[in-house]
Amino acid sequence: MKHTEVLPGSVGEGLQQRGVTRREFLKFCTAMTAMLALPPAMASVMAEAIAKARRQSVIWLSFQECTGCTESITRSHSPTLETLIFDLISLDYHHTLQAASGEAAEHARALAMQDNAGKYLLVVDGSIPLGDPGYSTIAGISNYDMLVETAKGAAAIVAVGTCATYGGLPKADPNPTGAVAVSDIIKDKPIINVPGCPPIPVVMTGVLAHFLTFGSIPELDDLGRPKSFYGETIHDRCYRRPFYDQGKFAQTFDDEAARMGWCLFKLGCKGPVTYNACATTKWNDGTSFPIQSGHGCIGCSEPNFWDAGPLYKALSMPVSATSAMLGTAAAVGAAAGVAITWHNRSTKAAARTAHEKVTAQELLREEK
Ligand code: FSX
Repeated sequence: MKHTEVLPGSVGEGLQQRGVTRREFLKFCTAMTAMLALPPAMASVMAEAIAKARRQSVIWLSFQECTGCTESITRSHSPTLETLIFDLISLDYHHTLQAASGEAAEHARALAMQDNAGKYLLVVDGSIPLGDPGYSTIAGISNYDMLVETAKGAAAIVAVGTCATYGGLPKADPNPTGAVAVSDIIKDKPIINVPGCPPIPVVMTGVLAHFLTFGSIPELDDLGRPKSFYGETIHDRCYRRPFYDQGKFAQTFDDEAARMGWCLFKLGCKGPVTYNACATTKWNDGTSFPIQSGHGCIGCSEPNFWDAGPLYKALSMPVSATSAMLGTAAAVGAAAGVAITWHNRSTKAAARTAHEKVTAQELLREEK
Protein backbone atom coordinates (compact mmCIF):
# COMPACT_ATOMS: atom_id res chain seq x y z
CA MET A 1 0.00 0.00 0.00
CA LYS A 2 2.89 2.36 -0.72
CA HIS A 3 2.01 5.83 -2.08
CA THR A 4 -1.34 5.81 -0.29
CA GLU A 5 -1.88 7.55 2.99
CA VAL A 6 -2.51 4.83 5.54
CA LEU A 7 -4.45 5.83 8.63
CA PRO A 8 -4.41 3.83 11.85
CA GLY A 9 -7.37 1.46 11.99
CA SER A 10 -8.19 1.97 8.30
CA VAL A 11 -8.80 -0.62 5.64
CA GLY A 12 -5.49 0.45 4.09
CA GLU A 13 -3.65 -0.45 7.28
CA GLY A 14 -5.38 -3.84 7.35
CA LEU A 15 -4.37 -4.52 3.77
CA GLN A 16 -0.82 -3.40 4.43
CA GLN A 17 -0.57 -5.72 7.41
CA ARG A 18 -1.72 -8.59 5.23
CA GLY A 19 0.95 -7.88 2.66
CA VAL A 20 -1.43 -6.68 -0.06
CA THR A 21 0.48 -4.52 -2.52
CA ARG A 22 -0.85 -1.29 -3.97
CA ARG A 23 -0.73 -2.93 -7.39
CA GLU A 24 -2.94 -5.81 -6.22
CA PHE A 25 -5.33 -3.42 -4.54
CA LEU A 26 -5.60 -1.22 -7.64
CA LYS A 27 -6.27 -4.33 -9.70
CA PHE A 28 -9.15 -5.16 -7.37
CA CYS A 29 -10.51 -1.60 -7.61
CA THR A 30 -10.18 -1.60 -11.41
CA ALA A 31 -12.18 -4.83 -11.61
CA MET A 32 -14.78 -3.41 -9.25
CA THR A 33 -15.22 -0.15 -11.17
CA ALA A 34 -15.64 -2.10 -14.40
CA MET A 35 -18.26 -4.33 -12.84
CA LEU A 36 -20.08 -1.36 -11.35
CA ALA A 37 -20.06 0.30 -14.79
CA LEU A 38 -18.10 3.27 -13.45
CA PRO A 39 -15.61 5.23 -15.58
CA PRO A 40 -12.08 3.69 -15.48
CA ALA A 41 -10.76 6.82 -13.75
CA MET A 42 -12.85 5.92 -10.73
CA ALA A 43 -10.51 3.02 -9.92
CA SER A 44 -7.95 5.26 -8.24
CA VAL A 45 -10.71 7.25 -6.51
CA MET A 46 -12.12 3.99 -5.18
CA ALA A 47 -8.66 2.86 -4.04
CA GLU A 48 -8.06 6.10 -2.14
CA ALA A 49 -11.51 6.12 -0.57
CA ILE A 50 -11.44 2.50 0.53
CA ALA A 51 -7.86 2.65 1.80
CA LYS A 52 -8.72 5.58 4.06
CA ALA A 53 -12.08 4.23 5.21
CA ARG A 54 -12.51 2.58 8.54
CA ARG A 55 -13.61 -1.00 8.26
CA GLN A 56 -17.35 -0.99 7.68
CA SER A 57 -19.32 -2.71 10.40
CA VAL A 58 -21.56 -5.38 8.90
CA ILE A 59 -24.18 -7.40 10.74
CA TRP A 60 -25.29 -10.41 8.70
CA LEU A 61 -28.53 -12.15 9.63
CA SER A 62 -29.55 -15.51 8.15
CA PHE A 63 -33.19 -16.57 8.28
CA GLN A 64 -35.05 -19.17 6.19
CA GLU A 65 -32.38 -20.23 3.69
CA CYS A 66 -30.06 -23.03 2.70
CA THR A 67 -26.74 -21.24 3.41
CA GLY A 68 -26.07 -21.22 -0.33
CA CYS A 69 -25.63 -17.45 -0.22
CA THR A 70 -22.84 -17.65 2.33
CA GLU A 71 -21.31 -20.58 0.44
CA SER A 72 -21.35 -18.36 -2.63
CA ILE A 73 -19.62 -15.34 -1.12
CA THR A 74 -16.95 -17.46 0.53
CA ARG A 75 -16.15 -18.75 -2.94
CA SER A 76 -15.64 -15.33 -4.44
CA HIS A 77 -14.07 -15.14 -7.86
CA SER A 78 -10.52 -15.23 -6.69
CA PRO A 79 -8.89 -15.71 -3.34
CA THR A 80 -7.69 -12.14 -3.60
CA LEU A 81 -11.21 -10.78 -3.82
CA GLU A 82 -12.39 -12.97 -1.01
CA THR A 83 -9.53 -11.89 1.20
CA LEU A 84 -10.08 -8.29 0.30
CA ILE A 85 -13.74 -8.17 1.07
CA PHE A 86 -13.18 -9.53 4.53
CA ASP A 87 -10.49 -6.92 5.00
CA LEU A 88 -12.81 -4.21 3.80
CA ILE A 89 -15.48 -4.94 6.36
CA SER A 90 -15.76 -5.76 9.99
CA LEU A 91 -18.09 -8.74 9.95
CA ASP A 92 -19.40 -8.31 13.47
CA TYR A 93 -22.08 -10.97 13.36
CA HIS A 94 -22.62 -13.94 11.03
CA HIS A 95 -24.01 -17.22 12.29
CA THR A 96 -21.97 -19.42 10.01
CA LEU A 97 -18.68 -17.57 9.90
CA GLN A 98 -18.28 -16.18 13.43
CA ALA A 99 -16.31 -18.04 16.03
CA ALA A 100 -18.60 -17.00 18.89
CA SER A 101 -21.77 -18.89 19.69
CA GLY A 102 -24.69 -18.63 22.09
CA GLU A 103 -24.74 -15.61 24.39
CA ALA A 104 -21.35 -14.39 23.19
CA ALA A 105 -22.67 -14.21 19.62
CA GLU A 106 -25.75 -12.26 20.63
CA HIS A 107 -23.56 -9.97 22.74
CA ALA A 108 -21.46 -9.25 19.63
CA ARG A 109 -24.61 -8.26 17.71
CA ALA A 110 -25.79 -5.98 20.53
CA LEU A 111 -22.36 -4.37 20.78
CA ALA A 112 -22.12 -3.75 17.03
CA MET A 113 -25.60 -2.21 17.03
CA GLN A 114 -24.68 0.04 19.95
CA ASP A 115 -21.20 1.11 18.83
CA ASN A 116 -22.13 1.71 15.20
CA ALA A 117 -25.69 2.96 15.54
CA GLY A 118 -26.86 4.52 12.29
CA LYS A 119 -23.73 3.41 10.45
CA TYR A 120 -23.63 -0.35 10.13
CA LEU A 121 -24.71 -2.25 7.06
CA LEU A 122 -27.25 -4.97 7.65
CA VAL A 123 -26.99 -7.93 5.30
CA VAL A 124 -29.88 -10.37 5.34
CA ASP A 125 -30.18 -13.71 3.62
CA GLY A 126 -33.24 -15.91 3.87
CA SER A 127 -36.93 -15.12 4.03
CA ILE A 128 -38.89 -14.22 7.15
CA PRO A 129 -41.74 -16.53 8.24
CA LEU A 130 -44.84 -14.64 9.33
CA GLY A 131 -47.01 -17.73 9.74
CA ASP A 132 -45.75 -18.55 13.21
CA PRO A 133 -42.77 -16.93 15.02
CA GLY A 134 -41.74 -20.43 16.11
CA TYR A 135 -40.95 -21.54 12.56
CA SER A 136 -37.52 -19.96 12.74
CA THR A 137 -35.82 -18.46 15.78
CA ILE A 138 -32.29 -17.49 16.71
CA ALA A 139 -31.34 -17.34 20.38
CA GLY A 140 -35.06 -17.57 21.13
CA ILE A 141 -35.78 -14.47 19.04
CA SER A 142 -38.12 -14.74 16.09
CA ASN A 143 -36.73 -13.83 12.68
CA TYR A 144 -39.25 -11.00 12.45
CA ASP A 145 -38.24 -9.46 15.79
CA MET A 146 -34.53 -9.82 15.08
CA LEU A 147 -34.88 -8.19 11.67
CA VAL A 148 -36.93 -5.26 12.97
CA GLU A 149 -34.60 -4.72 15.94
CA THR A 150 -31.41 -4.88 13.89
CA ALA A 151 -32.75 -2.82 10.99
CA LYS A 152 -33.48 0.14 13.28
CA GLY A 153 -29.87 1.32 13.53
CA ALA A 154 -28.72 0.25 10.07
CA ALA A 155 -27.50 2.76 7.49
CA ALA A 156 -28.80 0.50 4.74
CA ILE A 157 -29.83 -3.10 4.20
CA VAL A 158 -28.49 -5.52 1.61
CA ALA A 159 -30.98 -8.32 0.96
CA VAL A 160 -28.84 -11.13 -0.35
CA GLY A 161 -30.34 -14.02 -2.30
CA THR A 162 -33.77 -14.58 -3.76
CA CYS A 163 -35.18 -15.68 -0.39
CA ALA A 164 -34.41 -12.31 1.23
CA THR A 165 -35.26 -10.26 -1.84
CA TYR A 166 -38.53 -11.91 -2.92
CA GLY A 167 -39.25 -14.77 -0.51
CA GLY A 168 -37.52 -17.33 -2.72
CA LEU A 169 -38.00 -21.06 -2.35
CA PRO A 170 -39.53 -20.85 1.14
CA LYS A 171 -42.29 -18.69 -0.36
CA ALA A 172 -43.03 -21.17 -3.17
CA ASP A 173 -46.60 -22.45 -3.25
CA PRO A 174 -48.09 -23.34 -0.76
CA ASN A 175 -45.71 -21.17 1.28
CA PRO A 176 -46.16 -23.19 4.47
CA THR A 177 -44.39 -20.72 6.76
CA GLY A 178 -45.90 -17.51 5.39
CA ALA A 179 -42.47 -16.48 4.09
CA VAL A 180 -41.96 -12.87 3.02
CA ALA A 181 -39.09 -10.73 1.78
CA VAL A 182 -37.14 -8.14 3.79
CA SER A 183 -38.80 -5.33 1.82
CA ASP A 184 -42.23 -6.62 2.85
CA ILE A 185 -41.35 -5.75 6.46
CA ILE A 186 -38.82 -2.93 6.46
CA LYS A 187 -40.14 0.21 4.81
CA ASP A 188 -37.99 3.02 6.23
CA LYS A 189 -34.47 2.03 5.17
CA PRO A 190 -32.70 1.89 1.83
CA ILE A 191 -32.71 -1.74 0.67
CA ILE A 192 -30.42 -3.10 -2.02
CA ASN A 193 -31.73 -6.34 -3.49
CA VAL A 194 -29.11 -8.80 -4.67
CA PRO A 195 -31.22 -11.71 -5.94
CA GLY A 196 -30.05 -15.09 -7.17
CA CYS A 197 -30.29 -18.52 -5.66
CA PRO A 198 -27.53 -18.08 -4.79
CA PRO A 199 -26.38 -14.62 -5.91
CA ILE A 200 -23.15 -14.13 -7.81
CA PRO A 201 -20.41 -13.51 -5.23
CA VAL A 202 -18.77 -10.64 -7.04
CA VAL A 203 -22.11 -8.82 -7.15
CA MET A 204 -22.25 -8.92 -3.36
CA THR A 205 -18.64 -7.75 -3.19
CA GLY A 206 -19.35 -4.97 -5.68
CA VAL A 207 -22.26 -3.63 -3.64
CA LEU A 208 -20.10 -3.49 -0.53
CA ALA A 209 -17.21 -1.83 -2.41
CA HIS A 210 -19.61 0.79 -3.76
CA PHE A 211 -20.93 1.58 -0.30
CA LEU A 212 -17.40 1.90 1.09
CA THR A 213 -16.28 4.18 -1.74
CA PHE A 214 -19.23 6.52 -1.99
CA GLY A 215 -21.02 6.01 1.32
CA SER A 216 -24.17 5.45 -0.68
CA ILE A 217 -26.01 2.67 -2.42
CA PRO A 218 -25.61 2.03 -6.16
CA GLU A 219 -28.28 3.01 -8.66
CA LEU A 220 -31.14 0.55 -8.44
CA ASP A 221 -33.81 -0.65 -10.86
CA ASP A 222 -37.51 -0.90 -10.13
CA LEU A 223 -36.96 -4.14 -8.23
CA GLY A 224 -34.30 -2.58 -6.02
CA ARG A 225 -31.41 -4.32 -7.82
CA PRO A 226 -28.13 -2.60 -8.75
CA LYS A 227 -28.53 -1.63 -12.40
CA SER A 228 -24.89 -2.31 -13.14
CA PHE A 229 -25.36 -6.03 -12.52
CA TYR A 230 -29.04 -6.53 -13.33
CA GLY A 231 -29.48 -4.13 -16.24
CA GLU A 232 -29.51 -6.78 -18.94
CA THR A 233 -30.99 -10.23 -19.36
CA ILE A 234 -28.92 -13.39 -19.47
CA HIS A 235 -30.19 -13.69 -23.05
CA ASP A 236 -28.81 -10.25 -23.95
CA ARG A 237 -25.26 -11.35 -23.17
CA CYS A 238 -25.43 -15.11 -23.78
CA TYR A 239 -22.74 -16.54 -26.02
CA ARG A 240 -25.41 -18.83 -27.55
CA ARG A 241 -27.42 -15.80 -28.65
CA PRO A 242 -26.18 -15.97 -32.29
CA PHE A 243 -27.77 -19.43 -32.57
CA TYR A 244 -31.04 -18.04 -31.21
CA ASP A 245 -30.91 -15.28 -33.80
CA GLN A 246 -30.36 -17.87 -36.54
CA GLY A 247 -33.21 -20.02 -35.27
CA LYS A 248 -30.90 -22.88 -34.30
CA PHE A 249 -32.14 -24.74 -31.22
CA ALA A 250 -31.29 -27.88 -29.30
CA GLN A 251 -34.40 -30.09 -29.10
CA THR A 252 -33.07 -32.42 -26.41
CA PHE A 253 -30.21 -32.10 -23.94
CA ASP A 254 -28.19 -34.75 -25.76
CA ASP A 255 -28.86 -34.15 -29.44
CA GLU A 256 -26.29 -33.04 -31.97
CA ALA A 257 -27.51 -29.44 -31.74
CA ALA A 258 -26.89 -29.40 -27.98
CA ARG A 259 -23.42 -30.78 -28.57
CA MET A 260 -22.75 -27.95 -31.03
CA GLY A 261 -23.76 -25.36 -28.44
CA TRP A 262 -27.03 -24.25 -30.04
CA CYS A 263 -29.61 -22.22 -28.13
CA LEU A 264 -31.44 -23.89 -25.20
CA PHE A 265 -34.61 -21.78 -25.51
CA LYS A 266 -36.80 -24.73 -26.50
CA LEU A 267 -35.53 -26.74 -23.54
CA GLY A 268 -36.96 -24.15 -21.17
CA CYS A 269 -34.13 -21.66 -20.78
CA LYS A 270 -35.42 -18.59 -18.92
CA GLY A 271 -32.51 -16.40 -20.03
CA PRO A 272 -34.72 -14.04 -22.09
CA VAL A 273 -36.67 -12.98 -19.00
CA THR A 274 -33.97 -13.16 -16.35
CA TYR A 275 -31.97 -10.12 -15.33
CA ASN A 276 -28.59 -11.09 -13.94
CA ALA A 277 -24.88 -11.01 -14.76
CA CYS A 278 -24.15 -14.76 -14.99
CA ALA A 279 -23.35 -14.59 -18.71
CA THR A 280 -20.71 -11.91 -18.16
CA THR A 281 -19.17 -12.49 -14.72
CA LYS A 282 -19.77 -16.28 -14.84
CA TRP A 283 -19.03 -18.49 -11.83
CA ASN A 284 -16.07 -20.26 -10.29
CA ASP A 285 -13.41 -17.78 -11.21
CA GLY A 286 -15.08 -16.99 -14.52
CA THR A 287 -15.00 -20.63 -15.57
CA SER A 288 -18.57 -21.19 -16.69
CA PHE A 289 -22.25 -20.63 -15.98
CA PRO A 290 -25.28 -22.93 -16.26
CA ILE A 291 -25.97 -22.29 -19.95
CA GLN A 292 -22.34 -22.92 -20.81
CA SER A 293 -22.50 -26.26 -19.06
CA GLY A 294 -25.53 -27.26 -21.14
CA HIS A 295 -28.43 -26.43 -18.83
CA GLY A 296 -30.86 -23.60 -19.48
CA CYS A 297 -31.19 -20.72 -17.05
CA ILE A 298 -33.90 -21.37 -14.44
CA GLY A 299 -34.41 -17.67 -13.71
CA CYS A 300 -33.43 -17.98 -10.06
CA SER A 301 -32.92 -14.24 -9.63
CA GLU A 302 -36.50 -13.38 -10.61
CA PRO A 303 -39.48 -13.09 -8.25
CA ASN A 304 -41.50 -16.30 -7.87
CA PHE A 305 -39.13 -18.17 -10.17
CA TRP A 306 -40.06 -21.56 -8.79
CA ASP A 307 -43.80 -21.16 -9.22
CA ALA A 308 -43.42 -19.22 -12.47
CA GLY A 309 -41.72 -22.19 -14.18
CA PRO A 310 -42.28 -24.83 -15.43
CA LEU A 311 -38.56 -25.31 -15.57
CA TYR A 312 -38.22 -27.46 -18.67
CA LYS A 313 -40.90 -25.89 -20.82
CA ALA A 314 -40.18 -23.20 -23.40
CA LEU A 315 -41.35 -19.71 -22.48
CA SER A 316 -44.75 -18.70 -23.79
CA MET A 317 -43.19 -16.30 -26.18
CA PRO A 318 -42.36 -16.79 -29.78
CA VAL A 319 -38.90 -17.40 -31.08
CA SER A 320 -37.70 -14.32 -32.86
CA ALA A 321 -34.45 -12.93 -34.05
CA THR A 322 -33.38 -9.41 -33.13
CA SER A 323 -32.60 -7.44 -30.07
CA ALA A 324 -36.00 -5.77 -30.42
CA MET A 325 -37.31 -9.14 -29.36
CA LEU A 326 -40.14 -7.87 -27.25
CA GLY A 327 -41.76 -5.92 -30.04
CA THR A 328 -41.76 -8.93 -32.33
CA ALA A 329 -42.80 -11.15 -29.46
CA ALA A 330 -45.76 -8.92 -28.80
CA ALA A 331 -46.87 -8.97 -32.40
CA VAL A 332 -46.70 -12.71 -32.82
CA GLY A 333 -47.98 -13.30 -29.32
CA ALA A 334 -50.99 -11.10 -29.95
CA ALA A 335 -51.84 -13.13 -33.01
CA ALA A 336 -51.60 -16.30 -31.00
CA GLY A 337 -53.53 -14.77 -28.09
CA VAL A 338 -50.91 -15.78 -25.57
CA ALA A 339 -50.00 -13.96 -22.38
CA ILE A 340 -46.43 -13.36 -21.38
CA THR A 341 -46.58 -14.13 -17.70
CA TRP A 342 -43.01 -13.50 -16.66
CA HIS A 343 -42.32 -9.85 -16.03
CA ASN A 344 -40.70 -9.14 -19.35
CA ARG A 345 -39.22 -5.71 -19.31
CA SER A 346 -37.65 -3.98 -22.20
CA THR A 347 -38.00 -0.58 -23.80
CA LYS A 348 -41.39 0.80 -22.76
CA ALA A 349 -42.28 -2.21 -20.69
CA ALA A 350 -39.36 -1.39 -18.36
CA ALA A 351 -41.40 1.32 -16.74
CA ARG A 352 -44.09 -1.10 -15.69
CA THR A 353 -44.66 -2.43 -12.24
CA ALA A 354 -42.45 -5.46 -12.04
CA HIS A 355 -44.87 -8.07 -10.78
CA GLU A 356 -47.82 -7.41 -13.03
CA LYS A 357 -48.79 -9.72 -15.83
CA VAL A 358 -48.31 -8.24 -19.27
CA THR A 359 -50.45 -9.48 -22.07
CA ALA A 360 -49.14 -9.59 -25.58
CA GLN A 361 -52.02 -7.39 -26.68
CA GLU A 362 -51.00 -4.68 -24.19
CA LEU A 363 -47.44 -4.78 -25.35
CA LEU A 364 -48.52 -4.55 -28.95
CA ARG A 365 -50.60 -1.47 -28.16
CA GLU A 366 -47.60 0.15 -26.47
CA GLU A 367 -45.25 -0.63 -29.30
CA LYS A 368 -47.49 1.23 -31.81
FE1 FSX B 1 -32.16 -18.67 -0.50
FE2 FSX B 1 -29.57 -18.12 0.56
FE3 FSX B 1 -31.17 -19.85 -2.46
FE4 FSX B 1 -30.06 -20.81 -0.46
O1 FSX B 1 -28.98 -17.65 2.09
S1 FSX B 1 -31.44 -17.62 -2.27
S2 FSX B 1 -32.31 -20.98 -0.81
S3 FSX B 1 -29.01 -20.34 -2.36
O2 FSX B 1 -29.09 -19.84 0.78
O3 FSX B 1 -31.27 -17.68 0.81
